[in-house]
Amino acid sequence: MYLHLDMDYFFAQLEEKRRPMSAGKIIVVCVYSGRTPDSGVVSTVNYPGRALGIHSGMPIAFAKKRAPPADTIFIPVDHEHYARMSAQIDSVVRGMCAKAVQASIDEWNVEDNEAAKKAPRLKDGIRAEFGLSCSVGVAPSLLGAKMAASKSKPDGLLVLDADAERAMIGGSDVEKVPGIGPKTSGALRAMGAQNVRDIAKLGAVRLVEAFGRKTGAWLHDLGNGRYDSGLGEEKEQGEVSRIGTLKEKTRDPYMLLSRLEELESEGKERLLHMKKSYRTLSLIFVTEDLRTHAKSMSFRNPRGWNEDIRAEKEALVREFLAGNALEVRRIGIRFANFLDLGGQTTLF
Ligand code: TTP
Ligand code: MG
Ligand code: MG
Repeated sequence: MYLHLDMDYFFAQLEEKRRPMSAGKIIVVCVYSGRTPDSGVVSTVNYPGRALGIHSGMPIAFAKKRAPPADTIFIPVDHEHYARMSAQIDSVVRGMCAKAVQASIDEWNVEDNEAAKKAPRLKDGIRAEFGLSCSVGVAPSLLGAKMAASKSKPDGLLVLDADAERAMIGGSDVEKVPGIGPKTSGALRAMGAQNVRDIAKLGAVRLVEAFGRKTGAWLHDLGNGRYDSGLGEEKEQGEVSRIGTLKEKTRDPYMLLSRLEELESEGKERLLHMKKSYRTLSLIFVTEDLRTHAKSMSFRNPRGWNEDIRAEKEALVREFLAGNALEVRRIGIRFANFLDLGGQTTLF
């Protein structure tokens, strides 16, 4: 049996916890980009805020329009705090489940014959230790466990046997399945499949034609109620990069580094979302002659989205300036050589 645990409205719940005065308020955790006071996106929001339609990824300015100012607190993300708490939760989960793998900052996957018995104990343990709520799903496949956990949110626990799992996944809309992104679900709908069961009717040949061998085969299994071949990934980009123009041409390391801040946090948001860590960091410099240069460094141990790279960026900027005499017009950052955090690694 598989168990999937996901913390409820994680960053916002942590902020609630350390601000007892915030009880009853809407808490919107924000990634401010700094361009204007309201530039940036919502990282996450607690349930009262979700009831008003505020959600992760929404521009902060939109959230402000929906939230009554007197009842709402906007808080900038504090990755260090969340990462610290995540590591503490990790040790509680590992303490109870030998084969636990941390899959993202607030998620764990466990393979365990005793999963159904351990699930309520895990919830109680996390509640007792940190006062935090989470949702847990247990099912014969990891996919079923994941979907059961999200279905039971918040503070939920849902244990499925094979029949219940097939009923839940088979009846689910295609876009609700982790691993089916907006492109794939759009295509499936256009081919006439609304829910997972409908996919079976499309047949293996059409699926492979439309989605390629790997994804097509995975979808075929999925439609036919076979979930054991892992979590099937959508074809993903092998890198994340962000590039931006400087206010003016410059060789000032401080100006270059400060322009990189926003680009870096946008890129890292993306990494967090994709649940990837990276082994190669590059800075990209477009000089006044419009040529593009890159300076890279690779790490033996993959870096998570929440790891500080100030020293590395400085070293790369210095290396570039030492080897090139031109002014820089555009600068960028690239994270590449990914490792999937759903695998045998942890974030920390
Ligand atoms: P999620 O587990 O996806 O969301 P959540 O814990 O806030 O809410 P839920 O109860 O539905 O699980 O993501 C974990 C944290 O990752 C989340 O608290 C904030 C961060 N995050 C972002 O910063 N941007 C995003 O787009 C998403 C989805 C999450
Ligand atoms: Mg969560
Ligand atoms: Mg999560």
